[in-house]
Amino acid sequence: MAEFKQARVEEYYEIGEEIGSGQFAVVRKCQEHHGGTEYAAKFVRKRRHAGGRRGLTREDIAREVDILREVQHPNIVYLHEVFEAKDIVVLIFELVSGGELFDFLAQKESLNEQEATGFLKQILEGVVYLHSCSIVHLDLKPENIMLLHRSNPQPQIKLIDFGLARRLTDIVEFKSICGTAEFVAPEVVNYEPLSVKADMWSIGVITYILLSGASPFLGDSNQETLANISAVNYNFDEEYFGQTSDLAKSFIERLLVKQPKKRMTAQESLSHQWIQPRDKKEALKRQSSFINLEKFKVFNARRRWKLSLRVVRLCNQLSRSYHTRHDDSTDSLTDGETASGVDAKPQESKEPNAGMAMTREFLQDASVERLRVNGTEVIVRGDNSRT
Ligand code: BD4
Repeated sequence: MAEFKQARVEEYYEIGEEIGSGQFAVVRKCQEHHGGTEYAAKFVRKRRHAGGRRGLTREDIAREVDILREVQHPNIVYLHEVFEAKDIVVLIFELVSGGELFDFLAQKESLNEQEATGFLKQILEGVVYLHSCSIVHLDLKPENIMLLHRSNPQPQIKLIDFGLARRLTDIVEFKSICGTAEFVAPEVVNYEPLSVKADMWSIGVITYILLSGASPFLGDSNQETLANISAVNYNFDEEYFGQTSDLAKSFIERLLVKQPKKRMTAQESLSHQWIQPRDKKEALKRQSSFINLEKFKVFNARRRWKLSLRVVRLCNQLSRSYHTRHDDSTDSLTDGETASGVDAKPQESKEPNAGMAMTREFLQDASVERLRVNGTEVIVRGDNSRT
């Protein structure tokens, strides 16, 4: 069992502004009293009662911590230390001050495929490392791809949020886990055995979006999105991919493959001709092929809008939950926690088949739905609607 420092985080750190929040976690900047180094402190609420739905079990938190303590790679966020109090665990991470990769790219005037592959290569290097440790991230999406600093000519990628990550040996327990609908692999949608290849699918989706500003499987509802994923229903629309090279499309096609066994590995992706051109002609083609930044900016603005909508929903749910649940009336927020982003009541499904309580593991974002796709019940998080 993972060991955490049994002390108040405030004894060692000055806690600063909030920089992010999820269902059971709030991330704040912090500064070490001794030395003055800045970090990111993730305050995770512990579940109070064994049968409760609020907060994460110590086992869940310990799993994330164990994985983070094991990994050490330039493209993976570094976990510095962990504090534990009665109701809360605080993970002290390296501060990744450059923000999200997508926000950084959306501010650019122009971007060619060569520059884009520089970032993808770093993502793949982090993922190759993770997979070599038999760890699968299972939540690769734009929100979890950050930059250490923005100032360098080639900023360094950092993969964050290992809340859904699993060791391959533990994956047997993984039957009901799911990530954000747009990025999950068909085997996740269909409750089939999972492997490291689930991450490779997500990288295919991220690359598709990065090049075109369109999301390959996004439907008008989560259910439609999941059906599109299961049917591998996507195309390279000329309106979005008019400036894209054939090698870039081939890279995506080798990742968005339904059968995990036929999908490229992270190592194979790194050696793909688009990432590693074989000659000058291929390198020049990559340099003269451009990202559809106009569409990408629209995509990113919409993504930001959806994320802020989730926060508003989360607050509303929290407020409703506070007023209706008996046990809420006795709860008080502990040090370092704020009302925003923690412990909101899960969103109820619009599906006729749904009725059970939402599974807590997926509630790091505000909107969660229980849906039926191909006769199988699936739980998805994130607002998937196009509008
Ligand atoms: O581990 C982290 N280090 C960070 O700097 C960080 C981390 C996590 C888990 C979430 C974080 C951040 C972070 C840093 C900045 C500058 C802004 C927002 C941040 N968030 C929340 C949003 C992540 N997409």
